[in-house]
Amino acid sequence: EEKYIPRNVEGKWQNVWEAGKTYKVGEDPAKPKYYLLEMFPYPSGRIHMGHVRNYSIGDVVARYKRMRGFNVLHPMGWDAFGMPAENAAIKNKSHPAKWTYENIAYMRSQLKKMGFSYDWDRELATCDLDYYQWEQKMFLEMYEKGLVYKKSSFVNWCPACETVLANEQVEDGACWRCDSEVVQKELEQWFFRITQYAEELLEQTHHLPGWPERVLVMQRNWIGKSIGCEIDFPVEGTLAKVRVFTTRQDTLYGATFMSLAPEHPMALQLTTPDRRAEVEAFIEKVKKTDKVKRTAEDFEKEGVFTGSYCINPVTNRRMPVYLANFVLLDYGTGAVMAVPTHDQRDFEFARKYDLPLQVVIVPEGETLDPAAMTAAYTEAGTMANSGPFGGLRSDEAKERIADYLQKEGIGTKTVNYRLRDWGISRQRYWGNPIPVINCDICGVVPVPEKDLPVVLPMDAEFTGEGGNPLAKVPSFVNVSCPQCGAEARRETDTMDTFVQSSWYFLRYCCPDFAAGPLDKARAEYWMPVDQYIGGIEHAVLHLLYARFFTKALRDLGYVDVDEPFKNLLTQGMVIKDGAKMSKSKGNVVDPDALINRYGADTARLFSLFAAPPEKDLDWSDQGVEGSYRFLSRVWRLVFETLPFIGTAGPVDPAAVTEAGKVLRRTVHKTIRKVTDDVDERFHFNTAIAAVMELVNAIYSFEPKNAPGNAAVLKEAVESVVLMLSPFVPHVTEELWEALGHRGGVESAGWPTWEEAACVDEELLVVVQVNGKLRGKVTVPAGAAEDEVKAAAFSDEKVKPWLDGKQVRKAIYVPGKLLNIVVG
Ligand code: ANZ
Ligand code: ZN
Repeated sequence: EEKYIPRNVEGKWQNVWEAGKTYKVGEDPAKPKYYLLEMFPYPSGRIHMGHVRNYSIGDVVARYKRMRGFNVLHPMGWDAFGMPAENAAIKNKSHPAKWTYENIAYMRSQLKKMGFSYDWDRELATCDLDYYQWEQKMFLEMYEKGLVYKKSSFVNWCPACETVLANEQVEDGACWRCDSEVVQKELEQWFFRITQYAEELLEQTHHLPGWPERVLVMQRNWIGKSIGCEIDFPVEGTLAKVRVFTTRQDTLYGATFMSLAPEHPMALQLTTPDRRAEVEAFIEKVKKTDKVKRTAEDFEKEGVFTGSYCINPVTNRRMPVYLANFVLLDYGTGAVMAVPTHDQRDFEFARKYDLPLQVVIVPEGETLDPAAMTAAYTEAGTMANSGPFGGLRSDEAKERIADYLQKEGIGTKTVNYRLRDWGISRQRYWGNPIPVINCDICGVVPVPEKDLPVVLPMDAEFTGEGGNPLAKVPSFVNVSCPQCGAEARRETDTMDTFVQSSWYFLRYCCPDFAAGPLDKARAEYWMPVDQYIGGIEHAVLHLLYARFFTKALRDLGYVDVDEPFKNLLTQGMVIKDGAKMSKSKGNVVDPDALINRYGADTARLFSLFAAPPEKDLDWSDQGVEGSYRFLSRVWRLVFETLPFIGTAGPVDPAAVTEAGKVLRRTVHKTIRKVTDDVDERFHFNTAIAAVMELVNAIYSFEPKNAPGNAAVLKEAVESVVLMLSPFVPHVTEELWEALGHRGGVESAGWPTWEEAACVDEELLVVVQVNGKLRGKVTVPAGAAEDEVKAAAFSDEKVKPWLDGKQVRKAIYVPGKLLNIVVG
């Protein structure tokens, strides 16, 4: 065993773990549980360095917690539905299932080569019938409860992928997957009523101390709670009213015109015949622009006059009704009372179309001239031109006007959320079929329980001609209505893949449960996830959906859990040459190549040592090389010290040499520091650095063969191996065995430190001046020469002998004597 050759070590231990099911867990009520989860991968084909990093971080925690006596659930699976499989099938003239399962097989072998300590018996793929069938059952229960519904709506449509995209999946007006320009299209869609949980989702963000604050802030902004009023504006000459939502009812007296979403249901009704052509052209134009663009601040504001007027209910003035491109149909009421003096968008709009301005709030003690304004005044201030509310502070007027409107029956106080219901319909084959039947007579009919699951048919064709391949499988589509027996069509929309990732962590608790989606007792034993680890890109999408789903399942009686993830760690990216590692940048390092050359332990160590988990990790070939060299050094250390360690027993303090005491102190201090760094703080890089220093200290420890030192040396070397084991499990298993232990490194438990052994001992150093004893100073055991000198020179007994003399030199015998020569 002279040289460290990873290849000789890693396969051996992977086989031992696999054969012995070392990391299999059950629900053990006698032990504290710990559920450690990393976000599961999409089976794209191969793992990338981001996975290596994410899963290495997780594996340290899993292994550490097991060594600390926890019953650790550490599962792995596959987020396996989705478009790339379908695209690959078209390209390769094959089937998405084949592509997916082949990728899973390969990636599973890659993860096994990394030595991650998963309970592989719990592995699941969301495209397994065993998994998605339960989602159908839950979907139908949610449908019964009104948590799922169908409605016609404008959706973001990617013409290239031929599918609907959630708002979150549109980035700068382009598809998040293929970067094509997104268009608006009206379609019948299925939705989850996530808005029903808006308040709870928001409120609970204040009770998740284990989450990064910035993720919580992103979730709060996404939910976007606004407190304000809905106010009715009568339409002149009719009985109709236009209802607006405003957060600034204090500006009501300054509302001089109305802005409606072009898609507003009253838009055409309010349009006078002479305006019709122009209005229709405008509506068509806006429909083609995507919502994200429309709300961008720098987007050119445009509108069209309908020819109608509303009446401001407090000033009784006429307000021309416009359609405006920046007003969205699905926020508030889809209509805005425009206050150009105090809202910037309205200001720009009014200037463009020459609409009247009325100032109703002024900075304290000042006035504002509407003609001279170059921008809206959006701050709080003193009320002006506002009838009985004039002179009040605007924030107080807000309350008073809301009360007034409510009393007069003109308006009501309301809360609005930016959060929209979650559209889950996807017009694709490779997804979970939405289990309903569309009947011309009965409408939407849920697939009866006895006919579940709806199995994805294997005989679809992937021609690439567009449209949903599922809709072209007659045996799937053509069914008789379960209610009336008439010919009907099966729903061919499949569910967004984010649905599957919204509850996989629950299924991991009981993946073999055959009587339903979840075994309540087992799920409740493990939940919540104690530590969740994944990329920041999921801060809004996945994490919000998963929180919603958990609450919905709770309310369906499945599991008594409010929040799924107790602690969240968002790891940084892996970057190389200053850019995120990605195929498009051409700077990808393939984990396989890394493992083949250096071994999995080096790959793990590098990705843990090069940066703290939350920070971006800068790839460095020297860093990899250095990690490998360190492991070789540890390997040599063990085999070189083995002859001295022999059969040493526990440390006998009485027999330990001075140098031995110093080494022991370093050992125990290192254990203390590493434990502190690893436990809950994830400062893996500094923990590893501390072990590296300890290794140096052991190397320079002499004499290794002194009688009392064998036990100290053994304790030191074994501590190194144990502390490194969560980071580099293969090499440490091998070394642990070489040190004469059986049963695996984890069974030894995490090393503990003795506080007493950490205390710096003090030494008494004799001080001589010109060879004569003049005093004694106490210094910390490891004190450097300079410290000892400083203590001696300032010692009251020594000082008089140095007074007025020149110090020629000082000779230090470490830990014993300082002789100062003066002349
Ligand atoms: C009058 C007003 C005066 C407004 C003022 C603002 C400032 P948040 O805080 O995001 O909820 N609004 C309402 N519905 C809208 C829609 N569908 N599309 C575009 N804008 C809409 O924003 C609430 C404000 O956004 C509302 O308050 C409304 O303009 C506008 F000095 O009403 B405000
Ligand atoms: Zn029917």
